[in-house]
Amino acid sequence: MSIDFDAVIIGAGFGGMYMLHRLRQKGFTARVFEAGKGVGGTWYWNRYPGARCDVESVQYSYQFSSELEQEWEWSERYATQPELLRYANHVADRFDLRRDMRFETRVARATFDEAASIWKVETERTGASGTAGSVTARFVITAMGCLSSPNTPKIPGLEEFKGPTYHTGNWPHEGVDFTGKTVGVIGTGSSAIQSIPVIAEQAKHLTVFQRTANYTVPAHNRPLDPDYVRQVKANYPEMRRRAKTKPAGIDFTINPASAVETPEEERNRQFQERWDYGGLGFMASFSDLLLNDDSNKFAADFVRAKIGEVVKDPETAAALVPKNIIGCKRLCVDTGYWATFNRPNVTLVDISDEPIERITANGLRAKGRDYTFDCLVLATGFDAMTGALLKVDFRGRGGVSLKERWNEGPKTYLGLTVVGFPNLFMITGPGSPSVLTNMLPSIEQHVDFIADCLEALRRKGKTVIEAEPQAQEAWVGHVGDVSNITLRSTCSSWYVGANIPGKPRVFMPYIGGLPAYIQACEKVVANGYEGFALA
Ligand code: NA7
Repeated sequence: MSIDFDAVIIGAGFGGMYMLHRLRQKGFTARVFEAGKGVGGTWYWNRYPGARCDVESVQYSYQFSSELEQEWEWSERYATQPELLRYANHVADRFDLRRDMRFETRVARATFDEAASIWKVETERTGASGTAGSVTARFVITAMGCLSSPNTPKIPGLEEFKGPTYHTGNWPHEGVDFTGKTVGVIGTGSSAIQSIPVIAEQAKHLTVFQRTANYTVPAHNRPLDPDYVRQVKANYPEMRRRAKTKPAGIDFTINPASAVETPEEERNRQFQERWDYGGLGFMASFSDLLLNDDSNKFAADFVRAKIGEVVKDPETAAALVPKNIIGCKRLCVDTGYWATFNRPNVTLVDISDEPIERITANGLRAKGRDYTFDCLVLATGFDAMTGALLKVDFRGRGGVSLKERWNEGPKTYLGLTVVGFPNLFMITGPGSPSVLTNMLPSIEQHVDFIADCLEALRRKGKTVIEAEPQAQEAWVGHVGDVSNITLRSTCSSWYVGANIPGKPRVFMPYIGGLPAYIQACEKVVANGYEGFALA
């Protein structure tokens, strides 16, 4: 069988774009298939009102090219989705990436031919410019994102709703004007918390259906000060280096103190300081917020108390108070979320004790009451980490499907490879730190690992690489062990697949932090790709 490309890359988001660039730099041929019409991945699909990144823009950006770092101008502390999409397009143009990309083309199946050690990749069209067909490649690299397979819950009657239904993770590209409309939003996760304040400003009336109240901290977003940007640009390498020493790959200061061991006044001062600064750094107020129940409760109570200071109606304020531990679900970062519930055109419906009965032609029925609205917004999240991967029918050795292999939850070696699936790499797969970190440095680290690996194989005259079963088992064991150290694994969230009925409950990302993970990968390479069989 002839080989069309050294590698097929699935997805043209930040992972796929950099992977292509890196492979080209090393003299490999590659083809990227992308289901959308353009580059950008997450930032291509998630066009809901108010969508923006919760990591600061100067950090949520590529670092592989200092020219790119210097020339690109971020306008706000937290970049909006349109700005991030402009950035993705700029990168695609600047590095001439599009000529090796095929858009509106979804990879449906990828089959490993054991005799030839080649992947056969079959595609289908998602739009007019797409290609249905098949190509062959030595390697397949998935860059499909961790939060990219939208979850539409099976609420009875969903298809009966007469008005338009929108999912935040697959928003119409022409935008939606809610002016004069009544709107129902299901969900109060990050996407809802970002979009609700913006939808409320447009809509005639907005009803929010909340199953689980969520923790959120203020973004304190603002235009970036040119002096600050100059300073960042002058010191970019140092900032990037510091970020890689932090568990989340974000350059913020972690207070090494314990919350329980800190006197009340000082403790609250620390929380308030972080609160006033805004953003995810709140969870770094103390080093033990996710390790110690009492410490966690101090942080949770601090945030809970803020709700009553903002929300005027006591019943609504009480309903908005989260009950679970803080940081169990990813902390949300908002602009004016709680204050939105003071608006006369916004109603909160607490459905924590009873699921929505059904969607009706004109709205929905919950707790024995009918609610009517013109438009329905599903801010109901994603089948995280494995959803997009398992939509592709991957067939490894012996025709075994990845879906079957992961029947009881995903198992990987380093979050990068799977036993029985030679020459298949995953960028930010389950078992890697990915979703617990700043995605950009995590993506770049994975891409560099994969590109270096392909180069090493070429140098050694090898064509096949596959994880060894005992190495995978050891990694899976390690991922499980470290997850048990933190409080995060104790509660329901998409990290453990709890938001998808029937999904095996496994803590999917590696919680040991980016520095430990980088070290583990470096050790594997230093020991001649330890844990892998090369042929
Ligand atoms: P999330 O965080 O998974 O939020 C989804 C929300 O939808 C959450 O409030 C869910 O309640 C709710 N939901 C899901 N299914 C239902 C049903 N059937 N009935 C009522 N409510 C439901 O997704 P997001 O898109 O907001 O954010 C995902 C990540 O993107 C985020 O963590 C950031 O990292 C960026 P639940 O909490 O499950 O009770």
